[in-house]
Formats: sequence, structure tokens, C-alpha cells
Amino acid sequence: MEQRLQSILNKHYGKNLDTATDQQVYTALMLYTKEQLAAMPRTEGKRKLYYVSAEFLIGKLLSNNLINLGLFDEAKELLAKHGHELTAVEEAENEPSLGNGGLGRLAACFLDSIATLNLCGDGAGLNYHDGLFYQKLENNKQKEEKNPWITPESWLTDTGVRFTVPFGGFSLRSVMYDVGVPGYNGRRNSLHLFDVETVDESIIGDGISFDKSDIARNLTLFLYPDDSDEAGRLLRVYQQYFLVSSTAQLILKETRERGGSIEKLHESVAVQINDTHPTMIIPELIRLLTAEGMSMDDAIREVSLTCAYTNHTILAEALEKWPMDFMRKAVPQLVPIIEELDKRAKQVSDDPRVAILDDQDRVYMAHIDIHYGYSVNGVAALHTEILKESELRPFYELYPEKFNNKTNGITFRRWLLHCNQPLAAFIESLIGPGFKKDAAELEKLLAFQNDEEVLHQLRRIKTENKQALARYLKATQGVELNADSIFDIQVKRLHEYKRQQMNALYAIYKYLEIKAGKLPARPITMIFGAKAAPAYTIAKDIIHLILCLSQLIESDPQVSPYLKVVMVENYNVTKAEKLIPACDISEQISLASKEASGTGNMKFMLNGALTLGTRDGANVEIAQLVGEENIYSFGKSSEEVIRLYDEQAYSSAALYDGDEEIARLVDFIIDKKMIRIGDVESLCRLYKEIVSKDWFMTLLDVKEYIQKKEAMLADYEDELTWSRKTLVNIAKAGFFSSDRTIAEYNRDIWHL
Ligand code: GL9
Repeated sequence: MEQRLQSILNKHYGKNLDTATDQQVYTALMLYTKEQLAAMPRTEGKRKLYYVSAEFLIGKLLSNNLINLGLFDEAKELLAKHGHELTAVEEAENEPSLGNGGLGRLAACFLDSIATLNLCGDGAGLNYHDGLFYQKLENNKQKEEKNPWITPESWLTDTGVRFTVPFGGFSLRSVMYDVGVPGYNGRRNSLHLFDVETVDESIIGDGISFDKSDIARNLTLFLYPDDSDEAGRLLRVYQQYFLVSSTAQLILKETRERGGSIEKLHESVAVQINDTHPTMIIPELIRLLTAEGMSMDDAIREVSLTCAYTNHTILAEALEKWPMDFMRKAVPQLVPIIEELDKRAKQVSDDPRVAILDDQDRVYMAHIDIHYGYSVNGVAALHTEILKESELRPFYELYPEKFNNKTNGITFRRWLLHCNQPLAAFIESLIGPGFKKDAAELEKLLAFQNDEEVLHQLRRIKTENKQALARYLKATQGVELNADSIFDIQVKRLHEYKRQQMNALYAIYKYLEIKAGKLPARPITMIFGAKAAPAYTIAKDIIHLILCLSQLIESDPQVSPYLKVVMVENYNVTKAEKLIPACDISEQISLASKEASGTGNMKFMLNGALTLGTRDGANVEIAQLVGEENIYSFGKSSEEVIRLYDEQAYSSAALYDGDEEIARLVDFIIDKKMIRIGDVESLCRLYKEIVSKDWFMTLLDVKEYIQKKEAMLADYEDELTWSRKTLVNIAKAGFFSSDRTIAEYNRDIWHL
């Protein structure tokens, strides 16, 4: 390694390991790691998986690739010998922001596990040059800026593979870049990222605005461009088709090269459709197969035996329905196929709830997936039950054999070995290294439940991680954290159903308590991190509320020694890796039934935080594993919430009018102290929304939530009992390894 690094540094910069900057050392180490990765043997298999997704939130790759290649310690020591710290060198890497949140991060964890389990499977996505946006916090508001991440030397390799993607009236050339995916096991796969050569960053104007109609120049500029207007929605259709047409052409090319038969495509290929964004791969594959001379019947049968669909949400807004007019304009060649698929589906059932085309000439993308895929899975046990019992019930009655659950998971390489090295080393000293390959071995930690020295050491490690986070936030955002305070963290996309607003109401409660002289036993640090979709007004109002509260508390010397509210700017994977190991209280407070699974909940648990959560998504399975005494659950059940929706029986106004305590907290949003700091229009809009609508039922659970959090804060003072709970959480986290999830996908769906 040393020789090769010296030679790369010399060739590129005329420097050596002692004279090079951290940035130069990063580039050299990245290029070296890339060479090592390329030299790994590929996975093999008769049936090959294509995991097709609009998002892959892969995060920085250097450390994780070094870990999976078994080179991490060697690299760290070598750099240290020459006066460089690996963590400082890593800072030079840009994080590719090719995803929004859980769905994209899940896809990245899955690629890691697929390679590690030695399964033959590649990812297929798009190479967005500016990813999602970069979030600046200014004047207590979110401001979106472009977020370029591609540098001349990067993990991307141009494969030389090119396809032509036809659109209505024009076509674009598709360029295939690859990012290597090393398993923790000696073999590798690839992530294919398709791009257009004509993309032009100079068309980006103020913030993240650009000409949405100039497809050749804008196609791969941004992930999910603003879809609040028609041009933005149409652009998404262009993006989606570009992804799936490129992928479908790659599948047929590789199948031939591997000696497989196109006529028996399903014997050589499995396609996992990650949410509805890649749904058009079904009609596109049918189009390509019939163009090869297959009959429509045969093509539909083969494609249906090849494609499987994962549903990630029951929120109506996320169930894509595209107007047929969009299809006629962007992808006219798919229109006759979609009409044929609709006609056949109507022969299977005349129930309008399962139709592909509705009476307003809109295409229901999920319905294509369910009729013409061979598997439909939800992402946590509760979520899959809700799909079967309510959201997709008519489909479940038609095709019960297609439905199955695959509870999400996370890769422990990134979310323990990499992000929490002190904890990983401590675990290894207790139970040996076996847990690194087999996460179930973490259960061996249960033998230490009554070992006081072990329990004290867990808290010491947590405190060190809190100090490290404090240093990081001081350096990057200029905020001071008290590592002796309790760290209560809610980091995830900003959405009303995730109820950051309920957490903000807790901050108001605590502020008022402290003002009234009721001081907490220990200072509390409430940390938020979240991006709001640019056109989601109420989500931005919630960010504004949190930032105004932060300022109000900070500037009040009566309160600030006991309470601090921090919003981390531009929350992303890199920041998650620093926040999660430093957390005491993991906030998982979505309205029951709405969070399909959650994966942050798993990451926090694995890193020794205790969950304050509703009985939603995978929280339900966490509670079953650790036992009710090791989790803090609260709130109305999903059955109760679903009943309230069905009977339209929820009224936030009634709760507000009938309860002085609730009214006192909500009223504070528009208290004159707040109005002085914030934007009246924004705060009033949010106040009104909560009082008169509150679609995600904040006021239903807020009182029980406050009570539970208070109980939790009190429990924190009993160090041994708290630490024992964290130990049980770590020990039981093995189930949430994405290695387990992927083994189940392969056993039940892919059969690679
Ligand atoms: C999501 C769900 O909301 C999460 O609960 C789930 O853990 C992940 C992964 O299955 O999928 N569905 C979804 O649309 N997103 C999710 O995070 N959204 C984004 O990532 C934007």
C-alpha cells in the first residue's frame, strides 16, 4: 500500500505521503482503494438481481470500502506514520446526495449486504450531479442550494457502455458509470449510475431553479426536482423512463453475454422494483421483448416472473399516478403496452380499485407492479399487515400468494464498525470478533447484564461520543454542546407524520416549566436534523418553529443552562454517522400506522440509545425483541388511528378547546415572544394547521408523549439501570442487520 500511494502522489502531485495535503492523500487513497476493489472477483450466479431504484444514499465511501476490503487498519496506521489522520483525510470526500432518506439509504445498505452474502446483484440508478439540495439555515429558515459532489477523480468509472433512450420526439444517449460495491467477504458487485452527456450545470439559476423543459440539459441535474408544477412532474417521468430503459437494455445485453435466454428471461434475471419510481421497467421490458419477436402473451408472462415490487409507504401522496397525457408526450411507445396491461387487468377483475387506468385517464403505477410482478412486500411486519388488511386489501384478495413481509435492516459495517469504533472495539473485547460476520452473536452480550464495570464502560463510551459530536458541531456550526447533558435526538426527513412538531411542543413545555422554576435534574440537549421538500410549506414552517425556539431559549439566561435546542444544518449520512453514536434518547414518534418501518430506529438501538417511540413500523418489532421494560412506548395504536381516519372521528379543535394544558403549548407558537423572533405568517399558518386540521394527530398523543419523556429523563439518572437497558438493546439489534433482510429476500423472492 505504502509504495503504491507514494507513486500515485508522485505522479499526480509531485508529492509524497509526508508532504501531501489531506486532500491529496484522500485522492491517492481513493484511487488505490478503487484499484483494489476492481481487482476483486465478481460474484457469480445463474440468476442475477437488478435492484432498480431512483435513490441510492450511499454516503462517503472511503472508510467503508477500506473496512470491507480489510484494509482499514493498515491504511490508518500508514497515514498516522506520515502525520495524517484518517478521519481528517475522510473530510475531503464529498458525500454524494443521491437520496432523500430511508428509502435511498435502505438501497445502499442492501447493496452492501448483497455483496457480502456473495449474491450476484447490481444496483441501477441515476447519476444526479447536484443530488438533493444542500440545506442552509438562514434567518431561522431553510434555504436550498445546489450540492455538486462529482470531482475529476472520484469513485465513478466510465464503463464505456452506451444506450439510446427514445422519448417522444427525440432520444438521448445514456452513459453508464459504475461505482464498485465490495462485500465484506472478498467479492464485489456494482452500482450502475446512468447519466446524459449533455447535462449542463450552468442552467441552474438562483438556489436550485432551472429550466424544467430543457430535458437534454437538466435530466440528471437533481434528484426529485420540485414537483409542485406540471413541468417538474413531467421531468420526473423523463427521469424514471431514462433509468428503466437504460436498465432494461443493460439486462438484455448482459443476459445474452452470460449465455442466458431472453425467451426464458426469468431464469437469468430478477428485478426488484424499489417503490413505484422504476415501475415503467415492466412495460419497457415487454416492449423490448416483443420487439425481439416474442408474442405479447409470452413477453408479459416472462416479465411477470422476473419483476418483484417493494412498497415503502401507505401515504397517498407517495402512490404515484401519472396522467396518460404525460405518457403520450414523454414515452408514447409505452402507451399501447400500458393500455394492453390495463385491458388484461380488467379481465382479471372489474373492481375499479384494482384498475391500472382510472376514469380520469391516470395510470396507477403500483397497480402495474402488483398485477404484473410476482412478489409484493412491505418493509415491517405491521406495515405488511396494513397493506393486506386495508391499503391493498382488494389486491391481497386477488393475489394472496404474492404478498410477503421483509422487515428492513441496516448494514452493521457502516452503522457500527465504521461509525462507532470505540463501541465496536469494546464489544469485541467482550465477545470476540464473531459478531462482525454474524450479527446474531451480539446476543452474547446479555451475559454481561449484571457486570457493573461493563455497564459503566458503556456510559463512558457514550460520553466520549457525545464529546466528539460536540467538537464536530463546534467546528462546523459554531454551536456549543454540554456533553454532560442528556442528548435527545430526532433526525429524519421533515414530515408532519413523523411529528417533529410534537417534539417542538415538548421543547415549549420544558421551556415553560423552567420559566416556572421547575428545573430538570440534568440539562437536556434536543437535537434535530431534517430537510423539508422545497415545496412543502408546513414542513418548512415546522423548521422555522424549531429554529425560533432554539433562538428564544439560547437568549434566555434563565433557561439556557438547562435546555438547548439545536438544528443540525444539512442533515445527511455523514452527519448521521456522528449523531447516532452520541444519542441517549432516540425519537421515533410517528403517528402509528404511518411510518412503514423506519431504519434510523435500528441504527440508534444498535449504538446504545433507548427508543422513545410509538407502536409504529419496526418500533413494534424492536419492542418485541427487547421487551417492554427496555423501550419507552406511548401513543394510540395503529388500529385506533385507522379507526379515527375511517370514521373521521378525530378533531384537533376539540382537543385544543377541551384541554388547557394542550392549548397553553399550542398557543405559545404565536406568543409575542415568538412573533418577535420569527415570521408571523409562517408561525400563524402552523398554529392554524395544528388547531384546525392536524392531519397527523399531534394533539392526540402529545400529553402521553410528554409524560413518557419525563419518565425517561428521570430514569437516566439511575446509571446502572439505564446502561443495562442499552446493553439489552445492542444485544438484540442483530435481527436488524440487513444481512438477515437480504438472506430473506433471496430465500423467498430472488432465488439467486
Ligand atoms: C420509506 C418509509 O417512510 C420508511 O418508514 C422506511 O423505513 C423506508 C425504507 O423502507 O421507506 N418510504 C418512503 O417513501 N420513504 C421512506 O423513507 N421516503 C424517502 O426516503 C423520501
